[in-house]
Amino acid sequence: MPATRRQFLGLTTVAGLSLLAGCSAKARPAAGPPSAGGLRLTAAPMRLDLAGREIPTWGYGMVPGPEIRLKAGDVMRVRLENALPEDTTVHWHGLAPPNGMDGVPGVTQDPVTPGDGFTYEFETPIAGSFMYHAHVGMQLDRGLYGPLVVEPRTEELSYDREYTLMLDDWRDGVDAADHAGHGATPETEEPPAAEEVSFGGRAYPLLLVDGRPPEDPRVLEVRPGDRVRLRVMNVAADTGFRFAIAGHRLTVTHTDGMPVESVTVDALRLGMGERYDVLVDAAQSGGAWQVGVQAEGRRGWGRAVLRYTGSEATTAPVAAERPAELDGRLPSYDELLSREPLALPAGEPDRVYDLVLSGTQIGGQSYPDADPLPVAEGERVRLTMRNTSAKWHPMHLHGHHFQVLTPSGRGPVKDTVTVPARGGVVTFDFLATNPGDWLFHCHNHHHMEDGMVRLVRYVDA
Ligand SMILES: [Cu+2]
Repeated sequence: MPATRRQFLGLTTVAGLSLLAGCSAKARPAAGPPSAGGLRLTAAPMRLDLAGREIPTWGYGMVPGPEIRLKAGDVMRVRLENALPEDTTVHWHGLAPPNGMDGVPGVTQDPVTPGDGFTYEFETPIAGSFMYHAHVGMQLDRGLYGPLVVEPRTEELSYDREYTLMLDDWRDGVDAADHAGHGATPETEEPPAAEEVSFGGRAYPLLLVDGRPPEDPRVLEVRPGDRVRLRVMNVAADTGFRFAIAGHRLTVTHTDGMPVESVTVDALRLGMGERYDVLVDAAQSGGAWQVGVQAEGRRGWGRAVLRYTGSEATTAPVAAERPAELDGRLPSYDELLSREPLALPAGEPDRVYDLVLSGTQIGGQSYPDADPLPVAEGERVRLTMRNTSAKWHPMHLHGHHFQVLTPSGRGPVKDTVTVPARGGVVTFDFLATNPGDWLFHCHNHHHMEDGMVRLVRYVDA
């Protein structure tokens, strides 16, 4: 979603909550109006226009769903109405709400049955780039997701305009054979080649950027000299992405919404559930530049277009044009330095878990036949993941932010961290300050459905 304030259409503010809709260059279906005292999200069957072809899917009125934008310290109040033929819930990915608002059916709340509703209401004290999505079965694999931005009370970064880009793999209503040339892959999971970065292996005929296929790309307007903030989010079920912009570099300012010292790179790699905020200097004199999105470890291609205003005569890049920057320098977790490290107590952690990720098991167990991981309030908890499988796993902890342990001692604060395949090890620490049962899981939704989930359970010390 764009952009500068003046570009916001359909802005409604009720009780500190803004609903921003209809901002794309091309008209989209409007979201439902906010209900009294907040926003209403109606999960319902809908049709999505994919480059002129209407396909059936499920969504919140548009894909991605309406942007939710509020300020740190606001109370978010969202009424979910379920117009689907099955149960649903909404999870607020990256936020740390009270347990009952986390949206995990059977763990934090009863599922919302068809025709019923549920009101999510909680304070959002921490600024950042987040996402919301359904958390029942494979519903997220359809269009049931959207961006959620919490702005700081005082913005420290300076930039001229802002866009949010949600990257997704798509198969709803699309015949794989129709798009064989664009990246169809076998339905079965083939073991990836040893040197390959692979996050999944299912068939996804399309990659969408903000709900749009390469043939009908989102256009990001800039003026020469602008500094542009991009919030790039991977909401895919089964696909890790490489992201780059032809002719432009990316200055990383935030990972998973949390600030880091600026690092300038050529490209990003995003596991499912990960987000990066970057600043881009529009230093070219004009033209239209490819924003390229490539699937890691499989065929698949998506794109948007960065166009300099006044360059209307310039031909947009052809759909398949691949920015050379995709092969350039990526940021590593080790070089990212948190600007706001967690207030972890000094000394050794109070509790340590060492978990092997093998196949789609965590510590040799498959949920729901898996032991909870006990923690007690106030503890500093350390979790190490050793990945012996051939897939890269983006591991997500609900309800908390954690700090990735890196040689600098000031690793990035995140909520989703990718553990490389074939011996990759990642350790993070978190402070147990949010009582309840919390999901800790792989954000490959097929792996999650296969049981790659454990519960972090608060117990008495
Ligand atoms: Cu996984």
